[in-house]
Amino acid sequence: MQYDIDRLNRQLDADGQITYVRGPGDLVIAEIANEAASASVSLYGGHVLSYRRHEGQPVLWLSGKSWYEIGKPIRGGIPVCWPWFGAHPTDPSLPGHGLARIHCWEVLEAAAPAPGVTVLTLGLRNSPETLNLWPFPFSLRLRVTVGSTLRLDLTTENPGHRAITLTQALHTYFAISDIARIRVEGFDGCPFIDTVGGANRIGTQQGDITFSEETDLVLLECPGDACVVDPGLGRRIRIAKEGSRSGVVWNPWIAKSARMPDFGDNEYPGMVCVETTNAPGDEAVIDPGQSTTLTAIILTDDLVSARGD
Ligand code: TA6
Repeated sequence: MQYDIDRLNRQLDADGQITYVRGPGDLVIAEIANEAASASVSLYGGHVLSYRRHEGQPVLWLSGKSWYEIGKPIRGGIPVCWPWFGAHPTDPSLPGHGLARIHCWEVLEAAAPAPGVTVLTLGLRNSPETLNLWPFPFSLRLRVTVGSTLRLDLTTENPGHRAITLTQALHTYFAISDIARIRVEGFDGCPFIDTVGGANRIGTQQGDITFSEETDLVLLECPGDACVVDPGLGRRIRIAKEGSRSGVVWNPWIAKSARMPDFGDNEYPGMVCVETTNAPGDEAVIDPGQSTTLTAIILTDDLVSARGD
C-alpha cells in the first residue's frame, strides 16, 4: 500500500496531535502526542510501537533487533494477531499469528475528542492476497485511544455469507525492570495450557505468575483484569479487557531468545508479554453481518503498598 504522507498530515492529523513520518525500514509511523501522553503506531501491521504518559516511563517494550520489513512482524509493542493465534490450526506453512500484523493498514479516522485524548482508527479489508491466506471477506478496524490510559479496540465485521471463527490476540509486550523480580496477578485459579516445548501440559494457576524459566501459558476462564507488578520500576501495569475470557503470559528466557534472530540474546529480562486474547478454547464466532470486538485497556500507576513491594 502506498501512503500519501502529505495528505495524511493535512487531513488526518487529529488537530495537530498526530504527525506521520517515515520510520525504520521506511515504514509510515503515526506519532501521537497530547497533554496526557505520547505514542507511536506503525501503519504496517496496525502495530502500536510505544506508549507513555508524560509523567511516566515507557510502558511497551520493543526489541533492538526487530525487523522493520514488509512481510516480517515487528518484535515488541502490541502485535495484532488475527485471524488466528499462534500457528495456523491446519497449515503450518501459513504465517504464525495470522495475516493482520504483516499487512499495511489504512488510516480511517483521526480525532481529538477531549483534552488529553487522541483517537486513531486504522482499517484492513480482505484483498486477493489475504483471501489466499484466509478464504473469508472481512473488515477489520483497530481503534487506538491514547490518553492517561491506552485503549485498543479490535473490531472484526463479517460481511460474508458464512460464519467465521477467530482466534486473536492483542499480543502486548510490556517493558519491565527484571523478569526475575516481577509478578503477574489476575490468573489465580485459572486453568492453563503450558505450551513450552509443545508439551501442552494442563494445570491450574496457583497464585501470582512469577518467572524463573521460559514461560508460555495460555490461560482460560479469566475474564478479569491482569496486573504486572514491578517493584524495580515502582509501578503496576493493569490490563483490563472486554470480549476475552483467555490470556497468554510469555517470556522466552535464554534458549528461545537465542533462537529468535529479531530478539536480542540479553533482552528477555526486560520484557514480559501479557496478552489479551481469544485463544483456542475461547474462540470468537461471528455470524454473517455481525461483528465482534476485542478490547484491551492499559493503565499504569505507582506502586505504593504497605508491604513496600
Ligand atoms: O504468545 C506467545 C507466543 O505464541 C509464543 O509461543 C511465541 O511464539 C510468541 O508468541 C511470539 O510469536 P512470534 O510469531 O511473534 O515470534
